[in-house]
Amino acid sequence: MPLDIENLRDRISGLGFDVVRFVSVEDEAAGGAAFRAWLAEGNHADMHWLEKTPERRIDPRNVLAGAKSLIMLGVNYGPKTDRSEGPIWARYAVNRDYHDTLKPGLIAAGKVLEDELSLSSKDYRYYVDTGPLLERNWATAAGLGFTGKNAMLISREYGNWLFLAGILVGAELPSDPPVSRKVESVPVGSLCGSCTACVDACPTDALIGPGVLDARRCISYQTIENKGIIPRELRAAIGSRIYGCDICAEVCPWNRFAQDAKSGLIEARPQIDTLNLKEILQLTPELFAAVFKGTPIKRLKLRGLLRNACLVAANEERRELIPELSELANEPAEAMVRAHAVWALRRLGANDALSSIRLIETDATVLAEFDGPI
Ligand code: B12
Repeated sequence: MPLDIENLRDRISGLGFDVVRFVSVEDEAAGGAAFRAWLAEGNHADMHWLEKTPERRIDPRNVLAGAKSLIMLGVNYGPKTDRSEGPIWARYAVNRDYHDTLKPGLIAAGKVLEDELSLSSKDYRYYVDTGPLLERNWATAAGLGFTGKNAMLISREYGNWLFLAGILVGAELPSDPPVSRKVESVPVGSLCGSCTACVDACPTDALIGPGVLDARRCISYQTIENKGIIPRELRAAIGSRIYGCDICAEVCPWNRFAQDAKSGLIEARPQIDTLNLKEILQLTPELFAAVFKGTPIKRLKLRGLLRNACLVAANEERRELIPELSELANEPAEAMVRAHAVWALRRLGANDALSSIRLIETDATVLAEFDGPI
């Protein structure tokens, strides 16, 4: 029986995927070259895992021999953010970890492929984020949206709020067209027109060209992926952002089409953004584990969250938190956290607290924070 592609699309979308589109591995557009150029400039900061096996990232046939098509999937996690006060969390982070919640949908989609295309489990491979797949490149090529000047895959139906996932398939599927034929031949951001809202809004000037993000300057990178000291010159610009950053996505006018998340593959964890800064600065390892279990924030670990919270406390001029910051500036907190606590106390002009810090050992990272610009 000939393949009914719309039936396949419907069956997969019925599993909770808001967008399901197909693309041939032959349709690879500008992504491979863009990726190599991005790496060559060092824009990946310390994410050295991105440098490994670029040929696998660029050509899915090096990941799954015999791959012919990709099924690119989008899950809408838009709007509903009525946050009034407190630190700002990336939107995606106040849900249960999407790597976990999308997985059952991907497993079920695999079963649909086995059924519809008579494939075995060796003939397909799915990824959400963690695999060697340039997801935005393939999502753009498959027409889920276009690559914006903010580097995001922007959907005409959902704005900037789509999680992406992909399934490599060892069977030929008819390709869906990109959102605009023009996108194939003209640079990234072509459907942005003359708008530069994202580039202008980025407080750390991380968008260095259309669709090109320098992770070294990106608040998302610094507050999530950087496991050490956040460069001093970026700290003030982080403002209230305690985990990740959505500024370049939030200001995008295409979000006027954004819709409330409906997928069963998303699970909100609203209690996280009710935590106030004082509670965060006082978290114990046990409480941290309990509160952030199952969320992407768990991977940041308590030390990373405390580090970020110190910066937010200073940036929000929260002098009433000087006692909590002083606690963290002293042993037994580890040097990385102490360093940021010292910086925060300096920003708050907390000279008494600073002079009473017990410098039990002379860690250079901590000592360095007593000097120089703040
Ligand atoms: C590493 C990474 C990061 C890094 C680096 C980000 C970056 N800009 O590369 C950091 C930690 C900074 C980061 C931050 C964020 N990330 Co991130 N990240 C990734 C990851 C794992 C790899 C990205 C990558 O390969 N970067 C290298 C650059 C060169 O690739 P790229 O930005 O994807 O750009 C491609 C397109 O522009 C395309 N392209 C370029 N020109 C052209 C032209 C044409 C015609 C075509 C077709 C394509 C094309 O090719 C490029 C390379 O392939 C992907 C998941 C994945 N496996 O792809 C998630 C991913 C990109 N992140 C995601 C999210 C949600 C975020 C944040 C919003 C999180 C947050 N709130 O803090 C921010 C957004 C920052 C931003 N504006 O990019 C989503 C994006 C969803 C979307 N709708 O775009 C992804 C896809 C994860 C997912 N599965 O949903 N991230």
